[in-house]
Amino acid sequence: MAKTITIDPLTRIEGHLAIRLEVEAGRVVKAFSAGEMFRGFEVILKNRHPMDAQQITQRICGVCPISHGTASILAQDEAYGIKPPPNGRIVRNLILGANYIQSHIIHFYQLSALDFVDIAAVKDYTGNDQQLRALKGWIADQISSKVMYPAAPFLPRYEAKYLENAELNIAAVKHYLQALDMRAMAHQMAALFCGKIPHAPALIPGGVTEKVTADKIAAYQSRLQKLQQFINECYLPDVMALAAAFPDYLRMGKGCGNFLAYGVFPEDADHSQMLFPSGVMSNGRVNPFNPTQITEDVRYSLFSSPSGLPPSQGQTEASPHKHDAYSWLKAPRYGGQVLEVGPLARILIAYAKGGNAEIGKQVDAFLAQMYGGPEMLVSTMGRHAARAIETKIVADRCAEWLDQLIPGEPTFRDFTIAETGRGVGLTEAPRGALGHWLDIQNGKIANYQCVVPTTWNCSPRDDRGIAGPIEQSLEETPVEDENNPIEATRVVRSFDPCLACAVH
Ligand code: NFE
Ligand code: MG
Repeated sequence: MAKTITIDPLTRIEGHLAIRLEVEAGRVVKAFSAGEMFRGFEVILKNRHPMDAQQITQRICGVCPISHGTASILAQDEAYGIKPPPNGRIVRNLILGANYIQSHIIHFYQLSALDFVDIAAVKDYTGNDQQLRALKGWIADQISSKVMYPAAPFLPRYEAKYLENAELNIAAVKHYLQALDMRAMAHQMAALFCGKIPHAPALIPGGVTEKVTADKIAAYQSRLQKLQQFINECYLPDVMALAAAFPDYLRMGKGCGNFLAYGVFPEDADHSQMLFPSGVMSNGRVNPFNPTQITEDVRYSLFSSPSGLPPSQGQTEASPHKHDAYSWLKAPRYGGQVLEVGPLARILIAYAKGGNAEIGKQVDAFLAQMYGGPEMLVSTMGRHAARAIETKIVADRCAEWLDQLIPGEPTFRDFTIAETGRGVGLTEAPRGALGHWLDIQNGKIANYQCVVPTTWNCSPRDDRGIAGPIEQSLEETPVEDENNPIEATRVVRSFDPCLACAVH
């Protein structure tokens, strides 16, 4: 008989993700992913001034606010019929690029590496690094005294087989500490061009309010260089080392195996060229992306609004006691298909389409080190690798975008706020494809719908009963010890779920 295991909360930040597993003979046979709170941003936005949208939607999240702000201003660009000047487009890319870098670094080191790295190894540290020596004493005390208040966020943890190589463990913990400074530096880079972080006032339709000056370019550049060094010398090698040490996870957590990207980081005014292109990858083939194929089912979601609506006509009516429903996430589908979004989707689609030699080179280098083909990327470790590769690609491209800025040239165009209009803002947040659908009537927001990366990935079952991407990725996952289901947490965290976003 199947035994039920619940991991709740599973995420280390941003909201409550609960995972319920049905386990039989040491393997997951069924998994359910549930978002456990309702926030109601789509309801809050109704009847507001359209220019409130980029500020309010940034409050959906403290990790990817820039993406929500970006989706909102892209929707308004379309509704008002404007395009930013080159400086405006490039500064938007630089702000979003900085946000990607901080988000990916914090995800790897602070939110998931400690599922593999053995923090307890620090108690045997014999070197002279002051931070590590301080941590050593603290961890050793906690382990020996079994105190009631644990050394959060490191302990307690699921006890399982952690990384055994002492040197790698110590290096990873040292990089964990360094990553905190690196993330702060990436935030500073964004703040140079967006006013403040996390919720950026500079993002407006038509461009950005901040001016481009030689000082700001130099200040961004000096920080970026330190981040590029950290990405090349720590982040990428650490991910490679973990993947090599845990080869099982290059096969575990495959999921639905089909992918979606809306495309992000426009390289031209028409957004016809993107650093990461759009596409739908089905059975290994990439097809063009058509936004009208997106719908959201709610049969198992805690909403009484109609199921299967496209977001342009989406409705959000909460129904907390709905029979059989188990999540506050809707179930986004593309032409009825379950699709995974995120760095892995972006990298696989860019890799398959060709056109970016550096992405090809980085992916091939990873696969050569792991002695595998591209199918190896569709896994728990593959998601970490794709995220690290993407961080490098974005950081290196930011350096080139800085060179394209022209100090003194305009960063926005004037616009008239539409009395009546529609717009769709499609972008990619660090965690994947993000869309905002805006409908303006009588100068006010008549409807606003967000379909968010973690809504795609943590989706509950759809109207046909088909499980979402994370639910599928957990099927067949081994559970060696039912009291320490670390395998499942490793699989789920590779998606970098953000439930605050997902329920919005
Ligand atoms: Ni709250 Fe977000 C990203 C968005 S995830 S982190 O990245 O949009 O659903
Ligand atoms: Mg929504």
